[in-house]
Amino acid sequence: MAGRIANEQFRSKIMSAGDAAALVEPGSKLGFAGFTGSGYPKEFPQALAARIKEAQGKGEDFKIDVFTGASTAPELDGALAETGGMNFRTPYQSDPILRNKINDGTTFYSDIHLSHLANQLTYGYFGKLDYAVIEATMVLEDGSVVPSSSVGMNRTYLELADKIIIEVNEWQSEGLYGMHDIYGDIAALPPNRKPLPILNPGDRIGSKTYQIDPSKVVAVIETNDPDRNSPFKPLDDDSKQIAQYLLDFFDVEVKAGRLPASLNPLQSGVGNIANAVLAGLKDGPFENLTSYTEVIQDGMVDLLDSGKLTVASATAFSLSPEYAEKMNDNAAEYAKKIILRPQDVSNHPEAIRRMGVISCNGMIEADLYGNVNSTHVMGSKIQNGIGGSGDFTRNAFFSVFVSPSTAKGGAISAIVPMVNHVDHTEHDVQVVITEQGLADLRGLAPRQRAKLIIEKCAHPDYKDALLDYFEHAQKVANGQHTPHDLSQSLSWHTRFLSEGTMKA
Ligand code: 0RQ
Repeated sequence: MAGRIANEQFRSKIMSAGDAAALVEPGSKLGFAGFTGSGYPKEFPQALAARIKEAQGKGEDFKIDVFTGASTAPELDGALAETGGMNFRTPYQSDPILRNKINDGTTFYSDIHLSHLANQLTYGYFGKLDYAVIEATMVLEDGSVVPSSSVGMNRTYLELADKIIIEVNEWQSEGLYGMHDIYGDIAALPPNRKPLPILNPGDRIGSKTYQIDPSKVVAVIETNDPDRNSPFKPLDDDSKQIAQYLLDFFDVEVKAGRLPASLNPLQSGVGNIANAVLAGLKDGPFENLTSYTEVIQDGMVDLLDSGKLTVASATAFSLSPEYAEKMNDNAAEYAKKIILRPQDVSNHPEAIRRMGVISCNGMIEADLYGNVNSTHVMGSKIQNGIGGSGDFTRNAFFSVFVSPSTAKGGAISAIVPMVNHVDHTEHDVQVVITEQGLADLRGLAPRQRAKLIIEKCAHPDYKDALLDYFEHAQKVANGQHTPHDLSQSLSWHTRFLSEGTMKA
């Protein structure tokens, strides 16, 4: 691996993951690279988990606080959560072991907007960061560090942490050099902030590498490990149907003159439905598309290959193993059309609002009036987190939420009288789509919205019960703006908790 670490100062710090983990003291706060299964350190977190377990075996209380970009992978979140030594975690996560630890009370979890974290760390809300632990593709002779398959929070962690640990991963393609755009001026605090100079998704405003203080580097670990993303499920009929409603909606908006034929820059969440939308765009009539989003998923690579998408700006890849290999083989070519930025730039409200980004994200449930819950299950449990959905939704040209109309084999309705937790308020949510249909809520008042959501989006098994609730609420409510019967509004959730179904 001699060629991957060309700087002598960095070379002198090469050690094993175990030796690096031995440096970490209990109570440390660590800022890890990693965003939706890409660009996360792979060997150090597992070595740290082993160190924590060893200490626990001796009766010591070894706890750490973990900061990341977003979700990572089993080698990081899974391994560290499993020890029970993860005291605190922020921001987005999706690991099943970690989710259980949060829900059983072992781990404190702070679910904040992805674009806010850098500033909040800088303000000191989370205390002092001890370590930045990042993954790199290579270190150049002058000591600049070439990012790997995600940027996420790395710029901030490298700036704020006292000590830096770098995994240099030979699996990552050297062709990634040139794909990244590391812009640092965004970190300025008021009153010194300047406008973010991004006018189009393809604008490059920063540098290709991280510039770091080499004296802070305490360990360099050489690795050769793949990013671990789960393969996507084949597209099911519901996902294809939901995607079709959205594509038809785009068509209407273009014909109405509210969108250009190339649409506005697109943001799409992760998962099946997002991939179905992208697959639909590939076969659809829209040309010269652009994307200003968080993650590049398989469907977006296909769109780039087809020539329909001209440029994609994001902070990370979220690719299946097959597409990750494809990216690795052709990274230098893709670097002409893909830009990976820090997440406080990829998700910046100013850029999203200016460019009129169309946002499309998954939801857990929506209520009659258009409030959306993206994060909570039955009031008290976290599913994943808000991720970037709030950054995009509130600032979008129009915001879209998608979900199948039922969950858990039909025992749960995704359209409920009142959401059990609100992530996106009725003020921010403009379009809701299920496999049943699309509700365009723009320009409507709450009671008008309720009728449309029930008619277009609810599953037939739940339609009558929703209409009954809405009629009843209007009779008993203390006002007619957003009528509710507060003694009944969460009864669907309590029924599910006691009877295993929302059906009466
Ligand atoms: O649980 O796996 O135990 O069966 O939620 O649901 O249908 O597989 O959908 O994977 O697209 O996730 C909102 C969670 C949807 C996701 C959410 C249960 C369901 C299943 C997953 P099981 P599906 P998806 C860009 C933007 C927030 C972050 C975001 C998400 C599990 O989209 O995390 O948007 N969004 N980021 O059974 C109880 C309901 C339910 C329910 C589904 N109504 N009640 N459980 N489930 N609906 C990306 C980033 O920010 C990085």
